[in-house]
Amino acid sequence: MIMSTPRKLGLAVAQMGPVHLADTRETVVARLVEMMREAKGRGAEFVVFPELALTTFFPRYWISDEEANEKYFEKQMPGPATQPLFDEAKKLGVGFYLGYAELTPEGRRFNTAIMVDQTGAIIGKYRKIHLPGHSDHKPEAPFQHLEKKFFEVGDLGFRVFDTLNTKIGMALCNDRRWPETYRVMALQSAEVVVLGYNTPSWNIHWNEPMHLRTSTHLISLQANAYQNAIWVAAAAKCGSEDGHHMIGSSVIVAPTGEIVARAISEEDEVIVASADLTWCENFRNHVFNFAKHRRPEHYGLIVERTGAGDPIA
Ligand code: CDV
Repeated sequence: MIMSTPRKLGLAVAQMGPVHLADTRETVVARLVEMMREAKGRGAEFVVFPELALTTFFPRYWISDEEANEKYFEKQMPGPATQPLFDEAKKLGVGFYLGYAELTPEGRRFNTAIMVDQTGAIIGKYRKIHLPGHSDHKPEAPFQHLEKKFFEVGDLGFRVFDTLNTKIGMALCNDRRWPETYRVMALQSAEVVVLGYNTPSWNIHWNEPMHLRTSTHLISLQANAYQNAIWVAAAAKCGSEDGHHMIGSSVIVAPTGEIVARAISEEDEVIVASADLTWCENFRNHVFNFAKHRRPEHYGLIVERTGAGDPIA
């Protein structure tokens, strides 16, 4: 059997416990810096932080656009409060992924993630494409999920960036449930997909048994890691934010589909894996050799149709 020489990336996920309404950006960034230091000490070269990591998960609140813009959106990245994270990354020589709410100079709003290299420079940006929830007020619901009110659909596509000698793609939360997310990046030879999430434990749309929130999260990551021959690193913001509980179970998943590290708490917690990227090659040269086995001439409906329709004649 031919085995390639291992090519390893020290990959960390920095799960966050709750961020409450009263917490300041400065305290949150201090928590992120602390976890970055721990990750570096445990061999990490790249750290994945959650979606909307700097504030509480504000789409649960029915508030005005003006209030949301003022309290929860970043007008600058880095800005005065987030600069210490970039400085620490440069000092430690660690890259990172960070999710935040972006307000552009033109007044556009996106649920955004950036990729920062080990010199502290932003080298990639992703704006969330699969926005869940609703835009109208649901007074009968115990809380809101207003991503469709507060954010536009991302306009940057699913791109893959080269850093630390690794091809890394980005996604955000609900994107992780859609196979298209990963396949578009795998077709750009992504080796790692990183993502952050805020998943409320209760589904306000239907009576979903609560345990399914965690099992569907894990199934999505594990199946897509295997079927695309990629590592997947997923960081939760979790626990009870001012009484609103969100799932934890941050994980690092190998291209085998197996979980190699999983958070056990619902607090700030760092998990680390030494991600051997040759596992991507092993699967891509064989069972998932895309060039050899894919049959795009039979996949047309995937891009022609959005919703399901009638069987084709
Ligand atoms: N922030 C999210 O995108 N959350 C979604 C919803 C559907 C709970 C998720 O997929 O986890």
